[in-house]
Amino acid sequence: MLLHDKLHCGRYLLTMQGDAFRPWVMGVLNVTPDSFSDGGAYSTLDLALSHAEQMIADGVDIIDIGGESTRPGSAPVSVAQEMDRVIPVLYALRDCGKPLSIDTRRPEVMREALAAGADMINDIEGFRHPASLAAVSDSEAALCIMHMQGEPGTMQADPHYDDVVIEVGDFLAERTRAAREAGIAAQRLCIDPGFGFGKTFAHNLALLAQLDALQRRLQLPLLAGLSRKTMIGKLTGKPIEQRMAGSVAAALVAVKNGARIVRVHDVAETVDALKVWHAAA
Ligand code: 9MG
Repeated sequence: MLLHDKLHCGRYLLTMQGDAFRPWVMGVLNVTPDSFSDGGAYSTLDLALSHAEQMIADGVDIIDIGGESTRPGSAPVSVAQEMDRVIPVLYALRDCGKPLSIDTRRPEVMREALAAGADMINDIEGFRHPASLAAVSDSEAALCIMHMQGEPGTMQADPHYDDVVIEVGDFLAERTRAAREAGIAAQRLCIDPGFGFGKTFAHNLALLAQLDALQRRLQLPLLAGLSRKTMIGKLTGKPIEQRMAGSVAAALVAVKNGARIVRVHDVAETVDALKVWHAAA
């Protein structure tokens, strides 16, 4: 089996072969106070758990739990705040039968998350923090190595590349090399161009069109996160709460162009679309 068709993900081995050939759907579980504003009837933990149950019923393959908003312009939260948000959710979901990913760039949170049962670490900084690879190297967890130019607070101010596909590929090659040198097996790695993270609309479109070039160069499973992003808003003219159809279409394009994992908010709709695509492709 080719390296980009499987991912060793903590307690799970995700494979994509023969009859099992279907891209993996990663569902977004944001545990930030603003992501569950219901007027206070339920706790953030209860709401996160019922959201996770719904995603499982809808056919999710990986649940990505995040306690820090990384939208353009967002302010960072403290390590303690981030842990208070995500660690209880990990403990509560650890036996849910699905791989649990933690979306964090803090080595301290990575370590606690692994102890709490995380199967994957999704780092929008591509494990550039000097302590992050050491935090995960002794585990069995998968690593999602994402590219970002700049910092969430300012990254959309003036992104610049001479050749975005080459430069994103160079970064991912360098970070996967660093992970391998830290003793992390290639079967634990996946890569992500980081749509919307320090990229203009034109950069995002070029990356989406040439995902297969990145995938061929790195020979690792490629994750694409386009769901509800500004690029979808720009293409459809729709506000964030009306971007579901555009996001599903973008997920299909990403898969057609080589993505093995799609990170989405609308799990049920994406799973259905991929079933149809798979039957007819
Ligand atoms: C946390 N997060 C938000 N967008 C993302 C994307 O496109 N990829 C990954 N890996 N994480 C993301």
